[in-house]
Amino acid sequence: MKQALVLCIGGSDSSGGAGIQADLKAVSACGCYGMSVITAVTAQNTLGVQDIYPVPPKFVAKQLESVLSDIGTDAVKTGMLLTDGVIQVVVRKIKEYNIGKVVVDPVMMAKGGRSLMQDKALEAIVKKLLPLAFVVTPNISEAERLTRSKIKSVDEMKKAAVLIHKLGAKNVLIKGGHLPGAKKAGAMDILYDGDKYYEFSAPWIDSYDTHGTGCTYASALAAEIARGENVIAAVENAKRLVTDAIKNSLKIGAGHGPVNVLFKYLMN
Ligand code: PXL
Repeated sequence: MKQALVLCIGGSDSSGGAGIQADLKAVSACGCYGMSVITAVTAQNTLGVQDIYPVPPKFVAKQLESVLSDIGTDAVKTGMLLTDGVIQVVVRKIKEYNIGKVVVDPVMMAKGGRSLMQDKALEAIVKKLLPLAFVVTPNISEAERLTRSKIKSVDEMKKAAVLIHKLGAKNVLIKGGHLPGAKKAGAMDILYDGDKYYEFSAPWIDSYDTHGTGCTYASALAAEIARGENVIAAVENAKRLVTDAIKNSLKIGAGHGPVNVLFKYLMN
């Protein structure tokens, strides 16, 4: 049997809830084989990010070369990239290995407000990485920063999606969970493929324990795409999984507990 492969590029979260740890769990939950290239190590728990130790771009390049020259991959998912230097390396390797199925989660900020992307890195994401993205998955505030606009409604989400598509991403998935009114109307995400809009909604789940939601969603999406699903089915499946992971989230630690994408396996 051919095993679908997903390479996750991002930061380590010592609490296991977000970052690379969330990525590998989500990829596994989708039946794919996950690999990890670490761009930074965070000292982190459910209360926040205490510190960040960046991995030098040269060593990120070495990790990429190791896995891509030997195993290869069907899809790539990027999360926390932190620096301009790391983004340059990731862009170079995606081109060198001609990887088409790239899901870019433009991670900018941790839940507690700690920046996971330097200012210069934002420019590199926009100019260099987005043109290589098969799907980009910003939340509302990330979409606001990418478009330098305010997003207060579904209509404005759609306008932002067009702008981000113009930056070069083939498909744009703006996640509406942080839209004002989402509590009442539900979490509605908008996908724009350059031609049409597609809406994906799920009832609002009132949970404090949502650490890792974005990483889990984007990684599940990359896994579905690696398995050969089209982008619409991939979003549908990934959204269903992340919704179930939020419903089954864990009350561990004193702060925001992690979503639980492995709810079928964990014992409680
Ligand atoms: O949720 C974005 C994210 C990505 N990567 C790492 C993180 C976080 C959020 O905390 O810690 C390593």
